[in-house]
Amino acid sequence: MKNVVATISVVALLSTAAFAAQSAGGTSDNLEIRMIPTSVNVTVAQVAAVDRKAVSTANVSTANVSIKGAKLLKPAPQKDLPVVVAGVEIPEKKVVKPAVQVVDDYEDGDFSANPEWWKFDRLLLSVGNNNISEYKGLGKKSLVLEGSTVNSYIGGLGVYLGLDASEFKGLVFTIFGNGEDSGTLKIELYDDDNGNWVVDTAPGKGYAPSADDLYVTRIPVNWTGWRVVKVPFTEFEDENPGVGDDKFNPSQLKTSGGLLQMQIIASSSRKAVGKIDCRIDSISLYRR
Ligand SMILES: [Ca+2]
Ligand SMILES: [Ca+2]
Ligand SMILES: [Ca+2]
Ligand SMILES: [Ca+2]
Repeated sequence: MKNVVATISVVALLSTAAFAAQSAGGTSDNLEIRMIPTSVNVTVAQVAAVDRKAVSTANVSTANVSIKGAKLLKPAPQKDLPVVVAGVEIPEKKVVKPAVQVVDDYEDGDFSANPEWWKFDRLLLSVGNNNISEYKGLGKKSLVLEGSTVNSYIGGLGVYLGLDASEFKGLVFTIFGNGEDSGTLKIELYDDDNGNWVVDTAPGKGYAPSADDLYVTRIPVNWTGWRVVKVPFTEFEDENPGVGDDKFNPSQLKTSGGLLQMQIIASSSRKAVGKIDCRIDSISLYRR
């Protein structure tokens, strides 16, 4: 705001000076501008740009104007103009899409929003702080999975996706294991074969889909520390032959919702009595 005020006062001074110079019939070659506040950095080019008319009326060449702190602005470097040949189509600029699309990285410290994960049965979830020195590129937070069982099954979590996954090759997770028996994660993917954007279920048949495919794969977490786990869609198998079209086709062709949802089911590793004890971070879909 100071600059604007100062510029206006400079222009006013110039105009007044020009008028005075003209009225007096003298030349304006020796025109000087004084009383410019020293704290304001006004450039000659700015003055000239704001009111070229005032400057030209006064016939002042910018080189003769003395303003404390003034700098001449360098002209912008000239770029070569693109050459267009008539009749030749200009190729469209290729948009390179990022290699991954993040589903959740838990950096907001909340698994129940953005996106909202639902949780069921005896799986305990929380968002914990990462030790960022453990893995290069690790964010500050991740999802902590805990829980114990006497019959292998513990519980699960799920997220609604509703996206066209046809341009992706699979899923990638960053998983922290706490040794050999950290538990097993079953990854479930639901597509939308009857094109209604809903995972249909039949009455009395629990949560099993009745019109759409359920594709699954398993990740046994049997290591210590962080691992990046890439799971191509080709590793998933249809868990409900005869329901849906038995093809993993998560595209939003016609009215299909594409890849509708993902669930992660936690169970103990090898024995019925066991636990889930791991962390998940950076759940993403990958393109390449
Ligand atoms: Ca994270
Ligand atoms: Ca459906
Ligand atoms: Ca099926
Ligand atoms: Ca299908």
